[in-house]
Amino acid sequence: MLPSSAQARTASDAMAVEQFAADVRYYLSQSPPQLPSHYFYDALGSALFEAICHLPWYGITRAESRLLAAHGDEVFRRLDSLSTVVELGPGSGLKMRLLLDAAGPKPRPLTVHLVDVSQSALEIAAHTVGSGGDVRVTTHRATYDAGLREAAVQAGGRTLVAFLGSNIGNFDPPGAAAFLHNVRVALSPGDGLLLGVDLVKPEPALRLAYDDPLGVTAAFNRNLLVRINRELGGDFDLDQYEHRAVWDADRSRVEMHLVARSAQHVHIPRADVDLRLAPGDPIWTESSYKYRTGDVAALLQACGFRLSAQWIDRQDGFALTLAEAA
Ligand code: AVI
Repeated sequence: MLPSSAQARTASDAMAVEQFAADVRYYLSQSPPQLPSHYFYDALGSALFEAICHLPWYGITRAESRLLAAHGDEVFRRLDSLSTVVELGPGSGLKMRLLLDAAGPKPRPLTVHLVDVSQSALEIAAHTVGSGGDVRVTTHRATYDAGLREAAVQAGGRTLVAFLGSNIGNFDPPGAAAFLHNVRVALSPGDGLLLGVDLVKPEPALRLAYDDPLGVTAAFNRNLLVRINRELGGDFDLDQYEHRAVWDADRSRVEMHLVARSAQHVHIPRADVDLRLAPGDPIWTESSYKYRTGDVAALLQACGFRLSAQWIDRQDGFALTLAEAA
């Protein structure tokens, strides 16, 4: 018999596949058909995203790392008596480690809570964040909202929530506001929010960032079909989908699509999907919203935060904003 922790993991894996199937069924039935971008991040998708972060055309990670290294000490100075940090979607954990290193010696014990739906991502991030030996690390395998609630219950004293990497850009505007509002509800007045946001920049730079000449972003996009084939028994013919990235200036977002090169008839038995696509029909897989600095401030204020500081990386057009729960 499996030990109870392994049984719990198997049960939660089964629930995750059921949710995946339900989402695939629902979103592919929309017009145009869609797939939620958070399903990009299986083990291969996470590795491809890590590779994207190293691409010369994708500046988000480098810009944010520069800002964290340069201003991390000020983040901690502005939030004196900080005892808890919660990072939502920590990725490899390297950025949190950078922030903690920039902060220098900690005057009081600090617990870092890492929240992610992926167990493998959490294990890697926990190892990286804990490697400095200066913090206690706790992990929560959960959605952002559920993980934040869990962490907030366990938190003692002043708390900082970090939401980095422009992950906020993958929410549509009402979703971003609802998300930040939920973060605010989980916090007490005086707690902090550190938000990394990619800024609007010239279209050629945006196009290269989301359609790179090495084809890594195309592989990242198509891997979603690989995942559906593997986990849900789908029969997507990968060669028949072209990666496309377009900048919609009016909506201030880069959209990624997978466009059928020829007529396609797709079956996904575990999601009960029977999908027909004509040549040129897109499946919309991601929106990545880009902000102006003033939009970030206005959004935070509308969600119950007071702006504390904002640092801009001009080289790659990125903003790191520290706000305080009002
Ligand atoms: C994770 N997220 C902020 C990335 C973005 O830029 O929207 C995901 C990504 N999509 C294509 N490249 C990177």
